[in-house]
Amino acid sequence: MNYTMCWLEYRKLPENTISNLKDWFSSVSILESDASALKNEIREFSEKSLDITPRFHSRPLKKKKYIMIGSLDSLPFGIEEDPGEEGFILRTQNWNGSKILVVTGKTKRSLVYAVFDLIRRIRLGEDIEKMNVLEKPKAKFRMLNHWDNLDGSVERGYAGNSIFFKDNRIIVNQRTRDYARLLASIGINGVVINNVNVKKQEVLLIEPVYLKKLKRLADLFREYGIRLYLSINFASPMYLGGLDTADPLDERVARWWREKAREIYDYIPDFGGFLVKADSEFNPGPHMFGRDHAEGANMLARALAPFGGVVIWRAFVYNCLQDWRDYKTDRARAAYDNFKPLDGKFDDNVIVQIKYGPMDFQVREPVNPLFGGLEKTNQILELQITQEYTGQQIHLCFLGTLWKEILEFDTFAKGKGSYVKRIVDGTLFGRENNGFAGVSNVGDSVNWTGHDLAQANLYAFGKLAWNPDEDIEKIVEDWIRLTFGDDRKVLENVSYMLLKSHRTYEKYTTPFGLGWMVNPGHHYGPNPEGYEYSKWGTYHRANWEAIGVDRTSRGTGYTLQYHSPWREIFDDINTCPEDLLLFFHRVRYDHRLKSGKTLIQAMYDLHFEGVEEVEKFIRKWEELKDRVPYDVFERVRERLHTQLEHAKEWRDVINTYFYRRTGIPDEKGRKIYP
Ligand code: GCV
Repeated sequence: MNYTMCWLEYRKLPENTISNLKDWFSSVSILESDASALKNEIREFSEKSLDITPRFHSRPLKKKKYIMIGSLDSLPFGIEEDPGEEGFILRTQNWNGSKILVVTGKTKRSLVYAVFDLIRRIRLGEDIEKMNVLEKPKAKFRMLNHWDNLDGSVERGYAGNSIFFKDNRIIVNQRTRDYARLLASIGINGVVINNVNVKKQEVLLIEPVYLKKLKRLADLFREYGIRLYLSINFASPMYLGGLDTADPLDERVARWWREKAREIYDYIPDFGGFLVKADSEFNPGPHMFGRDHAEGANMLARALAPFGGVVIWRAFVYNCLQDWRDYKTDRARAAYDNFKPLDGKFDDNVIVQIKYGPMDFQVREPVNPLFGGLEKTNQILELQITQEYTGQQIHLCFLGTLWKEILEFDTFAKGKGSYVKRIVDGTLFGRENNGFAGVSNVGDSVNWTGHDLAQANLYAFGKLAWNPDEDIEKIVEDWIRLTFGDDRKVLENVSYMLLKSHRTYEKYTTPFGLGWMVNPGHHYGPNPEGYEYSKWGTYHRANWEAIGVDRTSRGTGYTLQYHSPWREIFDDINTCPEDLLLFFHRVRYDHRLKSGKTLIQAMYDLHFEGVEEVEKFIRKWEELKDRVPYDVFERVRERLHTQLEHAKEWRDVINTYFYRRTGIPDEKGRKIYP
């Protein structure tokens, strides 16, 4: 094995805790047939952490202490609580003269979650004798989206090549299993394995040549409670079926998809469904045939419905051929303008997948107004775990803090308390088919994520998808302890670094909601006008006196897509949150912020501060030499130094840009290039 197991790296536990645990783990009764994933995990943990090999039994035992694992139906006694379809119970109790730790839930998947959670709790030092846990996931869909291509490349991937594909073939091996373990341990229950941009070769994934191998992948995933999904090309009936149209209202098209669905389910009976990027960035969709998104999505959904599948339809639809001289079109408005009129028109097994912000995963954007705008539509919140615009896994940028802010945003859709997290978990509008999708940051590198500390982003995504109410500091603490063990200094320094890192990245790149000052195409590194005269609709329109787009009611009207009081708050330059000021307003450089600083001075200050913070991260990391594994230490150290160099580049390019535009010097006289 030439890769780490991240937070599942089971190290030997201290002797004093082992002795008691050995009693518990020496005999495990599993009242389930077909429990190899459970057994493997318990064996793996017991051998590595406790130095014992457990014996498995298929019946209750006569023993002082033991662990009993089984679905609620299989237990020899009743349990009152209802853990739901995916939740579980871990409880230590007396029964039949023994002390048993009961590990139970309704479904196979819930038992997988239960076993991983038990091991996690034990590794974090929870007392097995006092175990009394009832856990249920808040949201039904907890998915990863891979942007992997069949040739093995990964769009926006920064951690090596695909773990699923190579040279147009599908890979199923030990690493696939280990990946399934990692995902199951954080409660992920669905994976879309291929890129939403479905190109020539990938169109074939729904053909028998690939379905045979996909079946093997789905079989493996199933052991870990994960369903397989595929991204499809909306025009497949034309590419594969020889039809002259993909018009969703054409009966031949609908029939083709029905037959295709049947074929797929013959191979994979629990196939999750399709993810569709339609009418977006040159991907075909219903608009090409004069139909709307509901008509397109519902046609596919009806093909999948008899088999229990869903259609996940992305809301990332905008005009990507804008003229920069066009001041009327505002890309930020596009998702809402396209989808709000369709609210209530989608079938029950359609879910609209919405990026967190209205643009495209910038370091900071306001929450997409479709959250709170759509009331009668199933919704998935799309987050980008892969760090396309946030340092590409070269920079340390922990995203959990940003995601938490998004989830805690109150949309006021149904008055106070209408948080995004309550929309995504389905409770606010009483919808069942809601949830989370994260664009994966994983590849075939030794540490899965390129930057070792970027593993924390994957972990935090799963944890927040399971429970968006969980404290982000606690998630970070658990991740550090599971990954690096119980060294206080490691905990202190790494949590400092992680929790600060997103703000830091924002400071030395594009604060105030500015975004986009990146090099076109690959999106790495500063380029203040990289997208200024392009067709992508992402302009800041800086001139000598002001910067930013007026998205208020007096400008493009974007603020009106929010509920009150946000529309008024965002609309007014004096009440708009300053970290989004340039997203909503066109602002003069001499505008005074609440701190009393001018915008331009604050811009300079943040860029200098950001670099100083990276220097501090390096000092914090250096203190951990000999406290974390040597190879991890070296890899992270190297990346931090590259980050520092690139942060300085960001600082100098951005500050110079503004200085040259405005002629306003830095009050503190620091080096800016004239
Ligand atoms: C997969 C952005 C990215 C694209 C990505 C697209 C999307 O535009 O740069 O690489 O395509 O978003 O989310 O569909």
